[in-house]
Amino acid sequence: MKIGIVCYPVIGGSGVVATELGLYLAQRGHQVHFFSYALPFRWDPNLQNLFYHQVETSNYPLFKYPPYTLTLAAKIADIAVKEDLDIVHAHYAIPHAICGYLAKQMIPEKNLKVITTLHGTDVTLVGSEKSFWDITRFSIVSSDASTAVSEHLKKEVCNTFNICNDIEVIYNFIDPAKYKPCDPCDLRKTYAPNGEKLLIHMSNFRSLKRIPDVIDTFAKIHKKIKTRIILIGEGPDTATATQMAENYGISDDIIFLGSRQDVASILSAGHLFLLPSEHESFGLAAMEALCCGVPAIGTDSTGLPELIDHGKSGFLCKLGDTDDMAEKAVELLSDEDMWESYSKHARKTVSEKFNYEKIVAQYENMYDKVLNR
Ligand code: GMT
Repeated sequence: MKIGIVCYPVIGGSGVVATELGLYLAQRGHQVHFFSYALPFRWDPNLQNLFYHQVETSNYPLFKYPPYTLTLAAKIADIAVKEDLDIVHAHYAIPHAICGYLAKQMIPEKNLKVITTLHGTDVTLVGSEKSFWDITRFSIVSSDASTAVSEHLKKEVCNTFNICNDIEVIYNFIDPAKYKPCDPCDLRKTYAPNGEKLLIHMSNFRSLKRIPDVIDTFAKIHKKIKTRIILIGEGPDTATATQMAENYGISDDIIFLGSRQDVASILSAGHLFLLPSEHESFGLAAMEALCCGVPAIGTDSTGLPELIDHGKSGFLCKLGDTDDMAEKAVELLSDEDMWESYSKHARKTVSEKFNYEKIVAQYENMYDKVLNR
């Protein structure tokens, strides 16, 4: 098959999923063409069958806001004809699904199929904004097929847009050979040289990730047991984290790593992953940690219950209940046998349920279905 993938190239869940899907599809013999304004950050230059089409913008003075959406649609239409693409797979509804739709209208003779994968904030935050609601809904219903990355997100699509039947859930995926428990755990010794238990949080530090809850939970755990925490990523609330760490007097035990490529080895050094988000359609970072055998604590009002088995591979707590999160963490980190059993359960369930071979095949089946319709 010849597949176009449209995605955000920057660090972030939807870009990671889109890029890795493209890489796996290319490995499985499909020809994959990426469209974006920069090279996706997990790009593999050594793979055959993989092409990148940079989308330019115009800085003509009349354009206060350069019309990226239009140049993207024109690029998709152009390459779809030149390379004879079968499908364009848009990751994130705004604006990618709309650009796919527009490209398809530009070349009606081509019968290009457009598939949209919804990732979360394109529905729960951006799509539900008044000014985006109609066009986001339109982008979903006018796609040849749409997928959501969790049952939780499928329900959000139903609640937000009253589209309840035509969304297929295809979970995000992972390669257990890349995300695996540490052995030997040298990096753990580097970050926790005095035998401390090591906590990890990884995100883009936007307000919905509830960074203050991460620090607050950590401070409460830190009072009871010897712990350190690694913070991977950066964003608007990085400064809040630094300030809170100073206020609590725990700066020495908080390690800010910023954005990193080598997250698998860092995650596997941890004892516990914290993701107390307000919104989380899936929680890619939590899946990566669990696959490394690191139990996780998350919020029960998100998609995290589809990843974390409460009382088996971690805990699901109420949004903002940092007392409960800290209490559960202390219980788990103080009991070796309990931790071992949670770690094993996390690794086993996640590596089976979200195995990339199984999930990439589900996307291939969906492509086949759409093309043969
Ligand atoms: O979490 C973010 O803010 C990034 C966002 C994105 O669009 O890149 O992530 C969303 O997509 C990921 C991949 O499907 C999911 O794992 C995240 O849960 C989802 N984020 C939210 O729903 C907040």
